[in-house]
Amino acid sequence: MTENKMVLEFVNKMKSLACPDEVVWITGEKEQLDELRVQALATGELIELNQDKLPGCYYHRSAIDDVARVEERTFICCKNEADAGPTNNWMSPNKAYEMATDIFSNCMNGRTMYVIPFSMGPIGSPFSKVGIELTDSIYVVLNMDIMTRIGKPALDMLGDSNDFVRGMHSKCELDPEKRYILHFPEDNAIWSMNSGYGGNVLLGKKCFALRLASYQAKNEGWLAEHMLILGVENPKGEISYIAAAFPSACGKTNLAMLIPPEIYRKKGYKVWTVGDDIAWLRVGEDGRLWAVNPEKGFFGVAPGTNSKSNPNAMASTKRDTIFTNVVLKKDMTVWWEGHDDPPPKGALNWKGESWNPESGEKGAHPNARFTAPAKGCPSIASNWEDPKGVPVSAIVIGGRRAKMAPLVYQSWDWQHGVFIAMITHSETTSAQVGATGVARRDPFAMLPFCGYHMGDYLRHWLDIGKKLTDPPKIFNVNWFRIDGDGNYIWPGFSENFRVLDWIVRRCKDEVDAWESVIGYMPHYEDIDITDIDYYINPGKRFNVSDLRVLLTVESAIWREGIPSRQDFLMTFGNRLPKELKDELTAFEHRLRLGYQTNL
Ligand code: GTP
Ligand code: SPV
Ligand code: MN
Repeated sequence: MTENKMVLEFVNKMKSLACPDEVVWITGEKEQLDELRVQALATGELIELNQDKLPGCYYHRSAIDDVARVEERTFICCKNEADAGPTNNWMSPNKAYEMATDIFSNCMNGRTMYVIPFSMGPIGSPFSKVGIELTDSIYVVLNMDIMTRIGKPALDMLGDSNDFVRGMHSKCELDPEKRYILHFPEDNAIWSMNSGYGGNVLLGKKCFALRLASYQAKNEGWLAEHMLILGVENPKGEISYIAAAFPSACGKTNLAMLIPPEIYRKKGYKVWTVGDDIAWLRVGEDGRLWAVNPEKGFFGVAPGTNSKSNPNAMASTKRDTIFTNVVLKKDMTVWWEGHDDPPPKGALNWKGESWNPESGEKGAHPNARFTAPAKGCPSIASNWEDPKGVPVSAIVIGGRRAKMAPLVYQSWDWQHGVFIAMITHSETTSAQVGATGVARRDPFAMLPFCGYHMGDYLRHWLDIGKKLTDPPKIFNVNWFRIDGDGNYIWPGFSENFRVLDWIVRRCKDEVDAWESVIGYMPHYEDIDITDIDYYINPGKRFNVSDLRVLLTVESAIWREGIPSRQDFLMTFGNRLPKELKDELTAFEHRLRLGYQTNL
């Protein structure tokens, strides 16, 4: 399929290590993928769903101890430990290759090795990048087909270039003790072993498009970010694009596919989806920041998705979708917690056991996922594959915070925005293995995804800002404040549009704000809550006193965070940009003065 010597050499080298019975090159043609699907059905790797109700849809169960990304077992393997920084696990390349060579040795005996050439970004775009993933999993091949542009066109685009990511994946024995996700930024390589779960094995996604790409982006002068991209169209037909960074399972897919509340729809507002997870950002010749979604599909959280919370995701998953770790119903359709339909009787849970909805046990795994083609999404933007991307007016940083962080605020400027992103906290979710609900600082939602030293990364953000003559404005949002009864205060989901509207109006200089100790805050009356729908807790009506709670800056609580903010910044040592240290000093000074707060 190719004469590229470096590609052939890579495939041969891995072949002689893993010793598969056969090597199959994935062309991207439908016949070949259909044939692989048939094989996966025969082995039980995939289960065919009801083709009348869910055409082209299939079901998959992962191993029960292999359901999320394994951050503890994810490593950046660069030569100098210091270059991986304090937020990454590090292993020396020599040690990592030695250990992994041992694990990969003969791991594909009796299996087939699939060679998946793929492009992150539209074929032919100067900004796209090619990878080759070798895998022994048909599930991976079929997911990569949905998530990326696979096959011959990717190889043709590569030509005889050596600029491709070398991805090697094997399920091996799915042994959690030997599960490792190893990144070699200096070699453009990713080695992933003993897992079959999405984020660990779909190497184009977090491993390449964030961890390796962030490293490349640093060297090449652009940004690879954990961000959704959406367009807000106003009644005049003008579209403003927003890129938003939220940690895993904190609302990117939902926000990207949002449908505005009726009062806005009636006026002619619309939201267009460009991407739901990853953005590659470049400085344009016009001095603006331009965003491309390097993916071709959505790998979205299923639980909580329904026709009220996210109708566009529901529509996207009606065909050509792979469901992983959801409930399998008797009629061979699927269900999960928070689905429109009532809990089904006589169904199998995500582990494949017969499941009684009254047992109190969850039917779907909380990190159950759908893999769906982006082109099937009703809100997909007509220009979502535009090779030059879309111009970004606003960058939004979000976290999941039960307390303190207000609904929305805006930074003074780019540098202050980078500072806000650096100190943003979020509580962990089931998208990663480990305890959930633990607050941690997660700069730009990149804590588990930055492929190099986080201090250098923040410096790179400051440098990019200097190149932008018309930079996006930077905001922070939090949809997840909890009241005394443990309920979410803010209705969220489509109602988040009310906040996007304020953000867009700020970008167009159409609305005022007041200066709080943390940044610019909206005046209550500028967040329109007319006809707001309280969907999460139907017993409750959201009113202006709730809005006041969400828009109050409690300086005393922010003051309590001073030591932990200082400690966090200290971990970056001399790689912490001085500008951000200065921002912290200025912030603490404002806090001590109790300067301009509404409490
Ligand atoms: P990854 O795909 O893991 O990166 O997650 P994501 O950032 O795309 O998050 P997603 O949109 O899938 O939402 C994750 C969870 O948060 C789901 O259970 C949603 O129902 C819930 N969620 C999303 N948006 C909101 C919101 O505005 N309010 C509340 N309360 N929950 C939300
Ligand atoms: C996330 O965890 O942020 C995801 C899913 O989008 S995964 O691909 O597993 O990383
Ligand atoms: Mn998502």
